[in-house]
Amino acid sequence: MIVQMGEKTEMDKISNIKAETERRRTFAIISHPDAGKTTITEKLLLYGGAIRLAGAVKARKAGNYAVSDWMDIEKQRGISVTTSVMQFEYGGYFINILDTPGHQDFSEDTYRTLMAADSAVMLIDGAKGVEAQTIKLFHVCRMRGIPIFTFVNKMDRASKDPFLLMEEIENVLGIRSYPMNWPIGTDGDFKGVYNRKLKQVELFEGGRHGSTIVNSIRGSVDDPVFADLLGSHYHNRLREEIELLDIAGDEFSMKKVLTGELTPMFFGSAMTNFGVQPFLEEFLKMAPCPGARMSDAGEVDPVSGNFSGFVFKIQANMNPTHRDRLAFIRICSGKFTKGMSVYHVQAGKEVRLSQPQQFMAQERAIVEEAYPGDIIGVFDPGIFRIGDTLCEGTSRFRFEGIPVFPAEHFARVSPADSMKRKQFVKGISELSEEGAIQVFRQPDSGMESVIVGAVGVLQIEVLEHRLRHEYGVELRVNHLPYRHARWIVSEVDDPGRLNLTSSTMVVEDNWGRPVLLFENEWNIRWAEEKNNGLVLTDIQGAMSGQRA
Ligand SMILES: Nc1nc2c(ncn2[C@@H]2O[C@H](COP(=O)(O)OP(=O)(O)OP(=O)(O)O)[C@@H](O)[C@H]2O)c(=O)[nH]1
Ligand SMILES: [Mg+2]
Repeated sequence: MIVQMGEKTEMDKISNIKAETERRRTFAIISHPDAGKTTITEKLLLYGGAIRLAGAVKARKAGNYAVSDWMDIEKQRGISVTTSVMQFEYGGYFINILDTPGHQDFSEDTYRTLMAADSAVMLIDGAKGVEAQTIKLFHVCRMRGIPIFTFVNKMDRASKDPFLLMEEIENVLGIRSYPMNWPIGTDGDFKGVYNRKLKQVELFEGGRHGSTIVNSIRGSVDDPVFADLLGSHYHNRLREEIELLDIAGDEFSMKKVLTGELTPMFFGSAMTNFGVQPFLEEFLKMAPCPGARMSDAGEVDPVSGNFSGFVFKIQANMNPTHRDRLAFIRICSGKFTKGMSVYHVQAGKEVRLSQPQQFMAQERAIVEEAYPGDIIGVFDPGIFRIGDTLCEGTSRFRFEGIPVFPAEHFARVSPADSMKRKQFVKGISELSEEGAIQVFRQPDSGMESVIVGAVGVLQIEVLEHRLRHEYGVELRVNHLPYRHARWIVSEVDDPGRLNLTSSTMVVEDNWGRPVLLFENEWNIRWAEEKNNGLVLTDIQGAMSGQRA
């Protein structure tokens, strides 16, 4: 067969994209607050050789911060308020890891992040089991149909019986689990794990309290050396439990894992590093590489076509020394090369993606090229919105929008010092474009004060903090009693003339669309009953990725 030169390079290009896509693993870590997401993220970086010494999370108060919790407020409180993205390589795989915040006030950020991930790692605190926020996040993963892996963390402490944990996962989350390994020592005496596939015991030691990689010894469970090492109590118990698991447990099915019907389960301790590496290695083998994504023009194949991607997060002022704004793009297809121009579908024009970067702990590195599954940050001069699609060449499709959650907390905010008006306006508009808050305005009012809406109250605190530190503006915050925002979708000439209860407020969103703020359901019903033909919705414009 004679292959034309042009065709050959095209074929090479495609096979290169294919190989790079296949080694990509892009996943989010989710859980209830404090289960150890940031800690395990840091440990994965340690094993990936991306950092040399870990152990920052618990030492936060001493000023030694976890690599992925960069924001001031996160350092002070020891919680994550926004998702961090990090890349590293391990055993030939190229990993994009998304460390999400657990606190429910920031769950919008987590939900958006899940749109960018191909699988999720659900952390469970071994002593606490399945907690409230984990349940919510689990259901979002389910809706997206992505595979979910379970890591039972904090096994260095006394934990619930692993069989009961399996039962809890099944009863509370409605998913069957398949333990890939089994813990040895669950009463604060965690020694190691039993690998079911290899029928091997792996015992850990050292690791300097988790700051460095741990040593381990591995061998067959039948090897008398292990019977000796473990002592008959642990050894017998392990054999009994494994037997029970083999008889009573589910069969492993990769197909069920990929469709989200079965969750592979691992045990370990992110703090001491015990069980972190066995998890990482198995997980990377099982987790899917980037697949086709849905758009309004049908499925977009990651390998064959041009570059495409979407913005799932915007973040200003990530680093006080770089006061800039980044748009985070999840690449869905084709190859990204530095300096390339792409079509920004929602804005209807070509844009050059400048200063493309990837993230490694606190450092950023300029990306020369990137592939499907990769998450890159590009400099955003204020043109991108969450949900925007970028395409190369003549493609003109849009990826599915990203849901925006209706705000449930509202406050009127204004600058304490009226001389700071300009910085106030800048800060408010930038942070609303980031999706950190929603902004409403009373018709005909200026920008001296605005009404901000948030899904959780803590978001308003973060707003105050960030305006003070990033824009030098002290805020005056007046919390309002409203709990619901409803967009008017029917044709209404003058919303000010609607028949509403005295506690209902008429405002406009960022796009000038009329919105009603209500204190309770009763007031919503009043508005609907007293105004013939009035149609309200709580998710109008709530799909980002569209322009008014
Ligand atoms: N004993 C024990 N403590 C752990 C382990 N992993 C994490 N921790 C501790 O649990 C606390 C919370 O850890 P983080 O990693 O910040 O938890 P997170 O899930 O990222 O929390 P949010 O991001 O705020 O939701 C810290 O004090 C950690 O040191 C573990 O394996 N064992
Ligand atoms: Mg965290």
